Amino acid sequence: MSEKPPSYSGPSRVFSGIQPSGALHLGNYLGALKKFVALQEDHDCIYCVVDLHAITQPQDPALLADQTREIAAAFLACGLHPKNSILYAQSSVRAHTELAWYFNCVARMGWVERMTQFKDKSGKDAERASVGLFDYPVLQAADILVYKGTHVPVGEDQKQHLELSRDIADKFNRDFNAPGFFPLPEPLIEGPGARIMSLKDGTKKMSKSDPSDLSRINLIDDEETIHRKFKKARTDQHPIPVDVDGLEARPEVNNLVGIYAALAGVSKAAVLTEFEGKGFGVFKPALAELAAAHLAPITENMRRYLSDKAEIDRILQEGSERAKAIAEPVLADVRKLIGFHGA
Ligand code: AQP
Repeated sequence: MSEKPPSYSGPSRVFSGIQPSGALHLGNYLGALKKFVALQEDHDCIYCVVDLHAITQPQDPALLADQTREIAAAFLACGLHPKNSILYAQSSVRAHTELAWYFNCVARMGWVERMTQFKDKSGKDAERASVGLFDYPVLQAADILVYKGTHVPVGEDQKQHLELSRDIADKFNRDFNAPGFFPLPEPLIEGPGARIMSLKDGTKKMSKSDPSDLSRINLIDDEETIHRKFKKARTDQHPIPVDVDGLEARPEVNNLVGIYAALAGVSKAAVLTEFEGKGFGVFKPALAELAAAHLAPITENMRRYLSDKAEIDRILQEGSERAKAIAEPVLADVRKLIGFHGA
């Protein structure tokens, strides 16, 4: 029997990122941002605006830098402390792309071909999708591992990519006879906000790129828009069920109850106890009110941060320097392990 390789013994470190590919929505907030901010209280955290991932699909060069600032403003508005956590733009730290190339040579085609998100995002016309879109889970592995990230808070949709990161880390450690060099990063997915679905179709995730704005609540939607969108959200003619079993086979209702639970910080069962037997004429306005109360201070903070772009740029620059200081020594070790001349 082969001996189990020694496991990683370095410090624990949280890493995650968000793409500047459009307006952030409630799914990004509940599945990612809210968790990111909570984790900074007792962890070393590195958060990144992943602009290299955004360009896997066409982006307007005139807008990309501002979109990056907007995501940075959302991090800050949700309560990220740039003095403690590191916040920066991915493209400003070249180490990501260099390690991604090495990982391209470690990852196997079959592993990447299994990624269901590529199939979802490329749709029927996969032949015309960019190679970057296909390869982006490998870059994602590099994003995490260039800092030897051990924990990755993400929504449910990223679970498969995290498994790929673990496989790549494990194979690198074996291929280059470096047991425990890279950690096998753990996803942090739990919680009711892990998978927020479209308001128009409870089987599809809420997404920035859904052509229908009515399918999502954007972080910058005002109170009236939030009420209107929840009012138009798809449901059915039955009342709110008594228990969670009654949510099965009702994906849209399950989603709305899940959103309420995630916002209120309670279980779905507790939401059902409060609303059982009531119709959507009661539940939807209550949900809209809760969401609006939650998002209003974030929207206001975002506007405040965005009114001082120079300050956002300064925060991103400082974060970038701190990120480089962690990533460069890791890359220097990687180059030596691979055996490059002059490494
Ligand atoms: N619907 C969701 N529910 C819970 N979490 C979600 N996330 C995304 N959608 C949901 C989480 O948000 C983080 C940042 O995601 P991203 O910027 O990488 O974008 P994405 O995963 O590609 O999803 P988007 O925001 O909806 O964009 P598109 O339309 O491009 O797919 C991740 O942690 C993700 O899990």
